[in-house]
Amino acid sequence: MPYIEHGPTDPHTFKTHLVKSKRILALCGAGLSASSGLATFRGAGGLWRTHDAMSLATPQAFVKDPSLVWQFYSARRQAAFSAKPNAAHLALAALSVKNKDFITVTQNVDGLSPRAGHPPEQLYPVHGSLSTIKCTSIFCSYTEHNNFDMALTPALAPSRTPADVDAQPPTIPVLDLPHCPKCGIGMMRPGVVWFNETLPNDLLESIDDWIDQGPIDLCLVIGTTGQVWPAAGYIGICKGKGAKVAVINMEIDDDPHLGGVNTADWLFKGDCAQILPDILE
Ligand code: BV8
Ligand code: ZN
Repeated sequence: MPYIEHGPTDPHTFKTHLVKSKRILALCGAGLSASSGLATFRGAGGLWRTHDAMSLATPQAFVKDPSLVWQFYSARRQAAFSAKPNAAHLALAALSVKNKDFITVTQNVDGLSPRAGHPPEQLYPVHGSLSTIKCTSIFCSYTEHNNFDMALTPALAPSRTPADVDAQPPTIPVLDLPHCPKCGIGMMRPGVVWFNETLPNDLLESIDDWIDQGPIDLCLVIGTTGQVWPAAGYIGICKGKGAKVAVINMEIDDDPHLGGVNTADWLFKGDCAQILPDILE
């Protein structure tokens, strides 16, 4: 089956459908923030120094080498806090202000969508946030919102990581990694959902409540490989509720299975920061 069933790049038929659409779900991935200068997980940007980003986003990696994983997340915190929302973030925020039946499910943890003015009640950050840190002690539930400290401890200061990306980052003693100010025992961890961790149930239930409210008119699949579950599953769910699917991506594989769905009604190839403001205006 050809990947595209309908006119793949015709913005006019898309815009005709958009104006008639009320219930819209956008599924966003790392490509949404690429134009803000933030690295993606796969492709050329998929590395952090000499490490595969995906292999660092696991509880096992954190147990094995908390120093390396904290340096990975500290670098991403610094990059995210220094980055600015791009035109794609702003276009989605504007659509959500205009249309209260539009929701964004974002896999990104960089906080750029809230900073773009996306109403929080229409934004579901299902993989958590870099600006949240939480205690790892099972006896303590301390969680902190911290979107300002470029370094949570002196050892994580940007200056301490070698500029040469091929150089192995230093091993930071565990005592010099962030620890819980409340219980004083647990090491702190990034408040993100790692692989093999469950997504926040409250968010999933709220998204399901929105989905159950009736047919869905449009699903926007923006800057994501659509390979990470269960988030990727929303594409097929929307299609099953009658939605047409528009893919906005820099690369288009011959036969991608975005969330198990291998047909899209529109396919817009390019930088979402260029495309979204145009097709959503
Ligand atoms: C779970 C937070 C249950 C951390 C992340 C079903 C089938 C197969 C596997 C599974 C399944 N169910 C569960 C799994 C396992 C796993 C999974 O999906 N594995 C995949 C890889 C095979 N899922 C999980 O583990 C999830 N948990 O299911 O728990 C459970 C638990 C315990 C016991 C029993 C059951 C948790 C998944 C969440 C992981 N956390 N992020 C962090 O950020 O550090 S995932 C992380 O990687 C991102 O959040 C994102 O979701 C993912 C990367 O994907 P993308 O966003 O698509 O980014 P990527 O770089 O890959 O692609 C960028 C895209 O943008 C590309 O397409 C590129 O072309 C495009 N692009 C680039 N520039 C631009 C652009 N497009 C437009 N414009 C541009 N300028
Ligand atoms: Zn604690």
